[in-house]
Amino acid sequence: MAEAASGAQGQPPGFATVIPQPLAQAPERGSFVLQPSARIVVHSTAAEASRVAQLLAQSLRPATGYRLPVASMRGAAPEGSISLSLTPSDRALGDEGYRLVVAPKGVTLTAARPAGLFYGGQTLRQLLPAAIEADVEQPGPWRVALGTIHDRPRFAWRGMMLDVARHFQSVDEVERLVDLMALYKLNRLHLHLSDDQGWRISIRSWPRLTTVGGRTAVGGGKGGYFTQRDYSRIVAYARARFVDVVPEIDMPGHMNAALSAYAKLNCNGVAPAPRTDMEVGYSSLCIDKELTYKFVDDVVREIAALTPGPYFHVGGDEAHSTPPGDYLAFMERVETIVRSHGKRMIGWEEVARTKLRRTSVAQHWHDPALARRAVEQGARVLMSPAPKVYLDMKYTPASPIGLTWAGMTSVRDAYAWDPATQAPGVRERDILGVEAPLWTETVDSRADLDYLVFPRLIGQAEIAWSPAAGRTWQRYRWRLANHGPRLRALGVAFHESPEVPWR
Ligand code: NGO
Repeated sequence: MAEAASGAQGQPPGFATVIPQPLAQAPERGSFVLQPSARIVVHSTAAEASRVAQLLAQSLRPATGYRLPVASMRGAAPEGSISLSLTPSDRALGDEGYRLVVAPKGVTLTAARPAGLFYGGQTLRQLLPAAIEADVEQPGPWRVALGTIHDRPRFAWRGMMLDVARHFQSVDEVERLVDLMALYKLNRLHLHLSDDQGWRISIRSWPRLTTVGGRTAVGGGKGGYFTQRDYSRIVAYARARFVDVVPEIDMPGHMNAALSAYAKLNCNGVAPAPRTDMEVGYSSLCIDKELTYKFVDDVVREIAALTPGPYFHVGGDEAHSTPPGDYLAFMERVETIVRSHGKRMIGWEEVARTKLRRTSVAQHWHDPALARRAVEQGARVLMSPAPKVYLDMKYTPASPIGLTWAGMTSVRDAYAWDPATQAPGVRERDILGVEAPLWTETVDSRADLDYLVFPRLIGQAEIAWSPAAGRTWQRYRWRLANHGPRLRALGVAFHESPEVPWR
């Protein structure tokens, strides 16, 4: 990319610079040097292990210019190799954990499951000089510091939400984001696929949702939508990188795009005008119409069929123009519909007002009392407290884009909090994980997205993966500073906040 880092000479990055911070590490003196003849050796017959090895090779080839052939092998790997082994019986590593040993004669990655090998590979990328991320050949040598890392995540759900409804993003842009998420071991991409200002996924049984409802965007931009093929492409791309796509159709509020596309969905049979402003809370599905449930069933069925992950997100936030009793009745039927298509329901915290099944999830964003209510019903909570994790908040009053309703969120604010002490009555074991939403009212380009998302998303990734003990802002800001050259090499136009001593 344009600002390719300036070669790989000098000291390799120390273990301390890895983000998210690994569970345990034992650095040693000296370094391993990746040679032009190096191989990536897979000690497993599992196809997924080879796929992970191929992805690792792909990420190391452009900058090194090495061939890095991937080979399956039984015996010892030749000297200088990077070898990957699956040890399914090694319970201590969990579903996503790994062990990485960097020795003078080779790099060894061990995991119980392929996801762990993938994450070990991401750690290895970060242990190579930042120039490894360049997409054209860079001068070596490619050194990696010696030592051992033993790692596994704190939370199972480490997510980002992308609002493609207020401003649409192309498949390529979404895939680029998936790559960046994966580098920091995030594993859930929640796509906010519909809102008042646009409907972004085609539904075969309701074609006008996209042909009419997909034409608009906030501020009057051109809109757009994913065909089912596009969506499936994103799902497959993400899945190969151990990221599950969680689709959201926001209901019963945030529905103007659909209501303006289909007059018959409205209680009065009249389609409202399309909207491109930033108001919320004015639209609602018609709770008493049977057609509403046919609509919801069709939409959930078509999207669920394209989604291998276990969750379907039903929104449920800010339904200010749905009477409270109607809201309860509606959500209970929706939960049944979601289950009938084999998915678990997740909704914004307002769904905790209804009777929740224990398998459902409430996403906390604003009112801790609602998060607690979900927990009291035996459901689990996904933590997205707006003042800490909303990526659409401004950093400071000087930020050119972003909203301010939840305050300003500096890089430090976004990092210095802990999910388990955020909402009274919501303890560690009630928490499924952490997710950082990017609402896109003010996001009009890739540069806008990069500015708001980076570096704050990286801090959220650490909060979701690393133990709370041992994390401090003072150390983090120094560790994050080392990611500046890496992000530049990746072409990420991150916010170079003065809080961080960027390199
Ligand atoms: C709120 C609202 C969204 C806005 C967002 C902006 C939730 C869950 N609903 O969060 O519609 O886009 O704030 O920050």
